Amino acid sequence: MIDLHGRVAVIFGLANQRSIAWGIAQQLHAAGATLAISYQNERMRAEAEGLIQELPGAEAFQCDVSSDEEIDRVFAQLKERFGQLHILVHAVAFAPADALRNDFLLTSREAFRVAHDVSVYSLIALSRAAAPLMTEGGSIITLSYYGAEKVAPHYNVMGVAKASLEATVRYLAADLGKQNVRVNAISAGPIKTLAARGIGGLSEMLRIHAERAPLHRNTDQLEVGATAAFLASDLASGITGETIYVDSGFNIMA
Ligand code: 0WE
Repeated sequence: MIDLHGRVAVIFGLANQRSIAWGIAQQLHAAGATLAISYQNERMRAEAEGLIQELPGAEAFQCDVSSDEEIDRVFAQLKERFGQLHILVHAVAFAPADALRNDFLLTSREAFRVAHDVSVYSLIALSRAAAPLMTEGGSIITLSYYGAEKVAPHYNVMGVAKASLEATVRYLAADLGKQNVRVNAISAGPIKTLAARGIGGLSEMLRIHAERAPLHRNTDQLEVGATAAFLASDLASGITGETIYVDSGFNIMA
C-alpha cells in the first residue's frame, strides 16, 4: 500500500462526483495524505464542499485558475494553513464548446487562447506558486489525453492544448528537478465526466475504447487516482517529465 502520511496535497479541478479530481482525492486520502481541494467558483461551491466533507480532514478552497490574483490568494492561504506542500494535482481543462463541435480549421483566435490559458498556462502558474512551498521535494501531476498525440474526432483545439501540456510537463520537470520536484502527466482513457458530458458520441467512444483496448474495458477515475498516488509517492522517485497512460492499454493498439 502506498503511504502518503505527513504529505500535503492540493488538488485543482473538483466539479462533482464524476471528476477525475475526485478519484484522485479519494486515493490520496486512502494513502493518508492531508488534502486541500479547490473548486472553480461560487456555482461549484455547494456540490464541491459536500463531497470534500466526505473525506475527514480535507479542506475546501475556491480558485479560478485563469486568475493570477486568485492563484496568489489561494497559495497564501495554503502557506498559512499548512506551511509546506508535497503534491500538486492539476485536473483542469476547458475549451469553448464551439471549438469542439466545428471543424478544427475554424478554431477562433479566442477559443485557441482560452483553451491554452485554462488548460496549459494554469499548470505553469500553479507550479510556480507551489514550488516555494515544496521545501522537501514534491510531485506535480496533470491530466492529458491521447488526442495530444493522434487526431481524435472533435477533440480539436484541446488536442493541440494537450500536446502543449505534455511539452510543458517536460520543461517544468527540467526546471524543478534541481529542487527534487517531479512533474508528470497521466493520459487517461475517455471517462464520462462533466467535461466529457457535453460532447456528442461519447457513449460510442466508450464502447469502441472498451472493444479495442487490451483490457477490453474502460478506465475509471479510481484507476487514474491510483496512478496519481503512485506518482505522488517515493515509489516514483525516478520518474519525471513523463506521460503515463492509464487507458486499459488502448494507446498501444494499431
Ligand atoms: O479533455 C477532455 C475534456 C475537454 C473539454 C471538454 C469540454 C466539453 C464542454 C474541454 N472543454 C470543454 N468545453 C465544453 O464546453 N477529455 C479528454 C474528455 C473529452 O472531451 C472531448 C472528447 C473527450 C474524450 C471532446 C471532443 C471529443 C472527445
